[in-house]
Amino acid sequence: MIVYEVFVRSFKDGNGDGIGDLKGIMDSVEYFEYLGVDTLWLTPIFFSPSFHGYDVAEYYSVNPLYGNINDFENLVDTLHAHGMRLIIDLPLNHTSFLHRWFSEKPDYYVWADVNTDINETRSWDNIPVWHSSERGYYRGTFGRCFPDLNYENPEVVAQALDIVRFWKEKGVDGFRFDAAKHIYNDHEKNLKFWKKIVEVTKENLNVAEVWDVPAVMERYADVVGYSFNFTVFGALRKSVFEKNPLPLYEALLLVKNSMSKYFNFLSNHDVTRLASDVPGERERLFAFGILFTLPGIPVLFYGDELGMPGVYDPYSPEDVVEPFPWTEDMCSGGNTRWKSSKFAKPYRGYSVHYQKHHGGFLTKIKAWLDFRRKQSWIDNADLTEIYQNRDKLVYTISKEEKSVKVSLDFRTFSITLS
Ligand code: ACG
Repeated sequence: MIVYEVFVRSFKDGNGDGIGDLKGIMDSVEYFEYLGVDTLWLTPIFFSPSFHGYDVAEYYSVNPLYGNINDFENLVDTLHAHGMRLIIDLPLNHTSFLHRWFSEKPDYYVWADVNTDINETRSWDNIPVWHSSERGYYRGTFGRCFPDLNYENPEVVAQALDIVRFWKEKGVDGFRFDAAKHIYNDHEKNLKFWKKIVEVTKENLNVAEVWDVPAVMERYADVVGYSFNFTVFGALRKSVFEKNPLPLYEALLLVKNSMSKYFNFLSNHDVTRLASDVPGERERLFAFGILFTLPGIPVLFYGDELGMPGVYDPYSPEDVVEPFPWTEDMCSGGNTRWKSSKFAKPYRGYSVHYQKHHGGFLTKIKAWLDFRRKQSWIDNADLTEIYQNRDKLVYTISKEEKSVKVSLDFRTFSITLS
């Protein structure tokens, strides 16, 4: 299985309003087949006031900019007819402050009481989590406009179950559970909650977004199905950037016994794109070679196959989710135009059209995509015999009678399979 992350607003405009939409994604099946990806992960498609959609204002409808529920059903049918699967991103930890629940159902949210320290900040970046309002202070881990839902209230749990049931009935093959560790301030309670949720989604392909240490990520994977591999992500990027196998070696030792529980990735919409950290094509291809030889499920972030750059800035997070360049002019051929491109600029050779005709990065990374598509046994393979010596890192991937030794040279950025 190979997953492709699509930032819906930026990917492809199917109705000529300059904004990416479900029809555009449906019209791109040929491209997905060219890449050889078989599973799409769509960032949130629901009605929302923000460009990213992680603050949902209505869970039962598609953002009208992206289409409607019929478009969604058509997309599901089309993907299924082509043997592809669809995972949708579901932010359940919080809603938008514009969701009608926030004004009509205050007990659906978390309010401060006399014992609350309203100066509390997030553990990782010291941003305040309590926000004042006419009714008192409410909790919003991701900001004032993102009030946290109160899952101590059984009605809220019932609502979450209904939302999941609804989209499962619409034919989704799985969910990406956003901010999965934040539902309660307690991993044990979270795990119980996700257990209930996945009982509804039986047989689906679900993945938890838990940005944490391996011991924590793995517990969520055990309940939900998979977790994103943030440990390998950070280490792989560091190793390639520093030309030093040590960070990756150490990370692999930490997660080696549970690789098949992970979705592995090199970039996503929350971080600087790979091409901005690793501009050299050879180095970048090397990074993809590692991604596609590791057990677990590889995830490709839209545009990374073209070497799209983009530097993550928390005050301008749209810089890493810029319009996908279909054509060099970046205004025809389904290009989205909701923002101008600060990084992947027109006529610089980033487009699909140009790269297909001029042997760009896209055609080079295809070899790795083809390799992995044909070797899908690696998804559940074991990772053994990991060793590192100066610039070299070697690991063996094996399953039953199949086995491949992967030798990485961080000085020459070459990979040998034997
Ligand atoms: C998700 C989405 C993200 C989205 C939201 C909110 C959540 O992917 O796009 O933002 O709906 C935290 C959360 C994640 C969250 C990210 C952005 N991602 O846990 O759920 O923030 C530490 C913390 C992590 C933290 C991370 C952020 O522990 O919890 O993630 O920092 O940098 C080692 C450590 C690990 C540590 C890392 C990094 O790996 O083991 O613990 O992680 O180092 O230091 C959306 C939009 C945004 C908008 C936001 C409000 O996309 O643009 O700003 O909404």
